[in-house]
Amino acid sequence: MKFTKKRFGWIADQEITEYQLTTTQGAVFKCLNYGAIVSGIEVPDKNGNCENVVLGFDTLEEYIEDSPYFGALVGRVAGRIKNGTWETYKLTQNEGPHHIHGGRANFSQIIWDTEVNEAADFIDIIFTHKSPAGDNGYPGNLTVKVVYRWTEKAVWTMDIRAETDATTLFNPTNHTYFNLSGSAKRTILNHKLQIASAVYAEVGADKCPTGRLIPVDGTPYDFRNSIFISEALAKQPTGYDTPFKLTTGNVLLNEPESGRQVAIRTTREAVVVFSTTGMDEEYIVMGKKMCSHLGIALETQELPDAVHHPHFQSIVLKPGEQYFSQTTYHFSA
Ligand code: G6D
Repeated sequence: MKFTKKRFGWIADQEITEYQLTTTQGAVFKCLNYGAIVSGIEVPDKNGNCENVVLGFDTLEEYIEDSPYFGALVGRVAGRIKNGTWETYKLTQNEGPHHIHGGRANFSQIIWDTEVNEAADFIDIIFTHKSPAGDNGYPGNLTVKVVYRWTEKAVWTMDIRAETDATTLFNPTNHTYFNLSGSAKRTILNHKLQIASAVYAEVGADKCPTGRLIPVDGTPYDFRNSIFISEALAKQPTGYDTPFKLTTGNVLLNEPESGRQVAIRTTREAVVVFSTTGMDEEYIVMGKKMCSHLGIALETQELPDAVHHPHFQSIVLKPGEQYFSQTTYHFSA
């Protein structure tokens, strides 16, 4: 394994660093201390060509100005909290009346403290952050530790740990958008998706869960058998911005043309699938204007807006508890 780092930019007088972890076979994982952003994953296709399979920008300025959370660690709480309310707390309302992705200057927009741990067959980048009580309205001084491990076998493991000194909420995710074609040369329409999920959480027009968990059977939300995303979208033309409750924690994305796949395994309750349908933005990603279906975000987390739906898994974190979750992404061709 090889570890290098380079300056990616500055925020005031603080240097932003890009870490690059490379296996002996040449598979690369890149991340930034800004937002704990995964800025690149280069893995071989069936012919051995290593190319980038996640959406990202070339410059720090673009991540700061325009990013739809490309590769970022999102929190304290991913997804929407309706009306930004929890008990007596008022959380930042940053999407109309709702709270989304932890509010402003959330985990995806801060500079994390980082350490590197090198071993023979893996390298860890260890990110830590102390979020003060009152951050975006959340109570509790929260200490968060996120470890990205890249192994010789091209497995990215994300471990998240947290502790608080007062009862608070915690439901982070990583917001990487995958495109396995390599350098986003094709869209995700020819990718196949499989999700071990028998029910999805219905969302309203405001994208907040209604509380109804609906069986996927006979609906466009049935990904229990691997299906082409184009086929799924033919039944669901408005796309997916959908929480799926997981049965076994397994999600599989593959692109037959390149032969690449990513097998995701998580301890989390759910995955939110965001298909980027209709995204038509001015910004340039890997040399292309951001367009519909250029990537797919697979956000492992607990079901969103759990604070308003007691039958969803609780995201309350109490003093004395040690939060731990793990998601692994295994790349192969
Ligand atoms: C999340 O669910 C949300 C989307 O609605 C949002 O637009 C995106 O992040 C940027 O996945």
